[in-house]
Amino acid sequence: MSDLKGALIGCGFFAVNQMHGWRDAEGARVVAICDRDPKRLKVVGDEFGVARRYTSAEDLFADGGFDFVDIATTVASHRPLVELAARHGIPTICQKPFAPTMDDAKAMVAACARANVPLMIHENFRWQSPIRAAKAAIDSGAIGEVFWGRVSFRSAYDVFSGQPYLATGKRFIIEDLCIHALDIARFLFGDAMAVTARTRRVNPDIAGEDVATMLLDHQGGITSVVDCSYATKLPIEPFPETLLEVDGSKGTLRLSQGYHLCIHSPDRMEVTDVEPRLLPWASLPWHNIQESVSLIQQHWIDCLRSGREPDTSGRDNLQTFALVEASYRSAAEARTVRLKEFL
Ligand code: NAD
Ligand code: 89Y
Repeated sequence: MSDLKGALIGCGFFAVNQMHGWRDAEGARVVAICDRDPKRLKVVGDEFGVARRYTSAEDLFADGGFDFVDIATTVASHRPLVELAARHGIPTICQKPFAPTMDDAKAMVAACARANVPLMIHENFRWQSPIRAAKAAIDSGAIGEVFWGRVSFRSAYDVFSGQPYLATGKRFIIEDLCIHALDIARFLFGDAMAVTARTRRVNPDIAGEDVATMLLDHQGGITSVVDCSYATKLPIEPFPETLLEVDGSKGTLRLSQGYHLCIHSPDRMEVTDVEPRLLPWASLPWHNIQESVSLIQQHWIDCLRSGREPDTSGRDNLQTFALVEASYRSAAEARTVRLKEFL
């Protein structure tokens, strides 16, 4: 079977990981790239040997010659680019956060559905191998019926040096980072019905919130806490590890710093090292995220080939994005917000 041909739009900070992922992927390769900044176009085009280069997405689509597009730009351009892809009938991957607003996200899902093209949100954290190991253990029944969980990401890593725009937006940690933790909570504990959130800004040099705590009521009756911070100075910096605590009727699961997965029940006490592979192009401490990029991109190829809906399709990701919107509303209005207000 011949390789699927991809085009990538947005050759910035994170897209380099995506380009490495496509280079390693089985069954796909990137044949064209686009960035409105000619300097980024040259850096990425030269590093990955891509000859077809565009500074305009309209020109890229007009020339065509690819089977899917990978949109790796920041949020403001997601809706126009996804709608452009839909108009050209091109299956589309779009980076998180889905869109600036819930109305935009819904319009993007509708545009792709009308054009009958698959849409996947690049929501990669649930593809991290430690998270998948935890999910497999929960699904095996090792700790019995889950009744409570915590998804935690606390760090003081300087994310602003690589991604300066994160310091300037009115919204920061919920939209940028908690979005992943909220998606992991859905992945492990099921869809949520309501959220109660509190936020605060500790770092005086940024515009948005850098600490957020969310209490989620899941449809199946599980309660979870999702807490994220970029203002937490720990003795050993854990970036970018997501830690888990899950309590079940038979025992407990803990994913603790250093990628230790501990499963405890009356008949089992097991600690496993679930540190992700260090791919040849990856670098610490990002290797966890970088491996998940490769895995989600391979998932996309498998889904396109088999006609299956991707796990983090646009339709699915509306639930995660609704949690983001509901968390901001909950924090602003100091009340519990039902997701029905957004879905
Ligand atoms: P960036 O600013 O470094 O790169 C974005 C690039 O897109 C820039 O080079 C810009 O010139 C280009 N661009 C913007 N609009 C364009 C348009 N309309 N047409 C062509 N090019 C355009 O940003 P980044 O840090 O690489 O982040 C990109 C996205 O990736 C963001 O949405 C961010 O949240 C996400 N991200 C995801 C992860 C993850 O783990 N999933 C990690 C980091 C960043
Ligand atoms: O942009 C963010 C993401 O998606 O993962 C980590 C990050 O790069 C900084 O918070």
